[in-house]
Amino acid sequence: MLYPEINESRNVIDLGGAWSFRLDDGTHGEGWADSAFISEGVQVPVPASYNDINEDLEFRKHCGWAYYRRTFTIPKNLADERLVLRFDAVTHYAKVYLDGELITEHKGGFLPFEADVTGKLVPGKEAELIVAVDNRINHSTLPMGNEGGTAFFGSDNADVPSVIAAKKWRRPVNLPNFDFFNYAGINRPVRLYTTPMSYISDVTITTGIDGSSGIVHYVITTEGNGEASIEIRDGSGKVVTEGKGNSGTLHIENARLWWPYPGEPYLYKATVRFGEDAYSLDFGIRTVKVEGTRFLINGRPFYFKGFGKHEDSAIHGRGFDFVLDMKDISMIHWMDANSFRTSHYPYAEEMYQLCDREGIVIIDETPAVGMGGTTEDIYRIGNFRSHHEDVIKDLIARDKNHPSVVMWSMGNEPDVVTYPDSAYDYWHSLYEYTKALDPDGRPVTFVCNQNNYERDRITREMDVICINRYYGWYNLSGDMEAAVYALNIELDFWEKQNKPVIMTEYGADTLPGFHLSSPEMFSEEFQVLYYDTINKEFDKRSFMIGEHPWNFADFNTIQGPMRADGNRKGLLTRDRRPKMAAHYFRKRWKEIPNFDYK
Ligand code: GCB
Repeated sequence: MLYPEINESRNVIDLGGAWSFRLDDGTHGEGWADSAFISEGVQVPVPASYNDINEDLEFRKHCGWAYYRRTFTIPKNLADERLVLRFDAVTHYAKVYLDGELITEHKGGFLPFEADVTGKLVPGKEAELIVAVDNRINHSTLPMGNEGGTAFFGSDNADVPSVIAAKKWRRPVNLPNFDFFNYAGINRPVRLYTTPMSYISDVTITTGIDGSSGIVHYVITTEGNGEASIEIRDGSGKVVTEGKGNSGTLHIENARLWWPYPGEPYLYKATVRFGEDAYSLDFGIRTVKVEGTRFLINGRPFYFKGFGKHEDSAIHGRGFDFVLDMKDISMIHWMDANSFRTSHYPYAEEMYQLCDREGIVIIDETPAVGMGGTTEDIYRIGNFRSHHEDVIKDLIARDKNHPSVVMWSMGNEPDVVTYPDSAYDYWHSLYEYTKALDPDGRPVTFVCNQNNYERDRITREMDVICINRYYGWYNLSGDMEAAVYALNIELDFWEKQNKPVIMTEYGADTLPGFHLSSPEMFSEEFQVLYYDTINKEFDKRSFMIGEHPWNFADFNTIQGPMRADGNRKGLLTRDRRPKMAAHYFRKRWKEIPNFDYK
């Protein structure tokens, strides 16, 4: 799906701002939308999560539908244009009403969807837009919520009659089976864009390298009548090659490649035309390949220095925050990192555009997190397979042209159950499904939790083995000698698989300003000791091709006995101030080059 663009043939109207908002009061039911009821509510900003905008506790703990409303009039001079309403992300389920008519609905809170409203939205006449949003999570949603009242943290499952009775008695609550706050609402921009009536609906660009030439394969998908053409310019605006027709292969002599920073992340601009329509997108020429225990970018072995991240900030929640994204890019450069994983859901498209330009490498993850939370086999009882496929399809459709995206992650840490046949069949076939979809043939992975790696049959089949391990934190807590002993036993196992391994998560909760001369858990000194001890082991193993500490910054999560004011494993605080460990990594990563380190 193309990102909305303003250019010679297209217009974009931003529908952000203050919208009327009301939480469902339980009397109206699914998808109900009534102007008067909503208008009596409060004003909230769009885009943003609604949870931290209002002091009423209901905003934070709401479970169910909420309603947004606004009116607008578009200019009469758009009368001959095709009109499309685009929602970049509504979390987690949306029903959209234009002047009372349900025009679209969408499941999944982290990817865009659109509705063609040509003929429904009359230029010059006021229109009413209502968006009903459902934040409920369960065994059919991604991310997944627990059913049956099981809490993620704590010993809520105890066999205590009064607790069991209270869980049945209480109002419905969301019980995420994942460790980040279930921020909801219209989290990303809402825009109306125009195209001519005959238009470009998609563009796919993949690249290759042949000696000093860049090879560019393109496919232009169109609707209506016209001739398709493409023109490619270099950074100075000079046309370097052009082609005619809906698909083809072009060559750029002496091409400049896209390299991760501090290499040059060189971008070319492709401008595609079809009839009256035009669309431009930036792309980079680069290749990605796994060979033995190496991850090759442009044929050279790359080492991943970076983080698991979140889209999370004070007040905005998971709402699009461009200022924060830019700050994060700056901090990534400051620490000499070169990559991150979009744990645990696709991020806003603007972040990928920044990473293309800034030379930051992305492992792009779906929202398949929290799969489990039940003592039963989730693959047999859950109803989520087709949704998972849709999400992968839409993710690749959205992000396929970004040079920064070098690998797809199908999901994070399904509970324990990577052993039975049902789990194997699920992930194995999903891996093949994902592989077949990507025109760029990127490696595919899935991120495995700390489990019995000897019994696990899925992780070892991935193109890159991605493991989250908390030796010294959740187990062998505080005992770094024992932690390293255990880690090495496991690394000996992975060494035999002859595949590249990235530690996609490891970390320790740390309270900024809490100092100890003899490092123990939660102190800044312990966080440094933890990382320094473990990193020394990675350095000895040539198949370990990346380290992603968990997490880039502290983040908000569900309340519970294991979390005080969120998850505190950040190298940075939530407002992006460095803890000691950030300085430690900054020094370490300065010494580790992007390429040929291993
Ligand atoms: C994990 C999860 C991540 C959590 C982290 C933690 O394994 O993937 O979502 O936040 O552990 O801190 O417990």
